[in-house]
Amino acid sequence: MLDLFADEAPWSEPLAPGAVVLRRLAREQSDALLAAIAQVAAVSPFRHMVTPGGYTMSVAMTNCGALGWSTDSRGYCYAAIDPLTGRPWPAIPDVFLRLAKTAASQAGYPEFSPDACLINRYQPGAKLSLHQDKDEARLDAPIVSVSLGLPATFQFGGLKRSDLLQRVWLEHGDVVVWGGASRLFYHAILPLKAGSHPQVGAWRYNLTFRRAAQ
Ligand code: MD3
Ligand code: FE
Repeated sequence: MLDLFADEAPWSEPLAPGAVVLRRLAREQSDALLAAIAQVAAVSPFRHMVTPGGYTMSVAMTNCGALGWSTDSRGYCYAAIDPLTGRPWPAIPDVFLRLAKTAASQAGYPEFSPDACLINRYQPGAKLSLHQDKDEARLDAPIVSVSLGLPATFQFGGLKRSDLLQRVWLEHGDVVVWGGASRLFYHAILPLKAGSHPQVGAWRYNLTFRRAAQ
């Protein structure tokens, strides 16, 4: 389908206390972002991690930055060494860092200095079950999330697992900043619908920038 709004200027929508979606903010840099993802994955490949419950995640993951997030049969942790390669995770590419800082600043977090970037890759059917992000040492820092490729339905609730969920449709180039009162909100991604994105193909990528160490 022809996208008549492909070069529309970005706009923002408040989501929750401390959280905002910066629609299309990453669109203009999306080619550079995708090239940088490929460079990271050439060093630390995407892999399907196994959770402590013995479940193989449908989302494939890799990381860049001083610290990377992993899970295995023993638990979840941030570590400097990629357990798959035995080497440090690649550095956060400049184009990633600039975008993360710009987005955080626009959302009211001008001091954001991420040291970890988790890269999620979704194939059709892949999902992320309801969870909180609480393995980071600095819960006062926001999380910046960048969506690329196929669209997905994101769900978020509140501080309790049982809180009512709201749905948000996330498209190519959308950036969400989660801080303040919403930093520990439960959230999930519903199973990805099949499709083809003109630039990315049959995938969705999500970058999440975090401050994992003090
Ligand atoms: C709300 N990723 O990697 S990003 C994750 O699209 C993760 O791949 C999803 O959840 C994805 O942990 C959603 C949006 C997001 C990220 C962190 C949050 C929403 C959040 C932290 C607190 C509240
Ligand atoms: Fe999360």
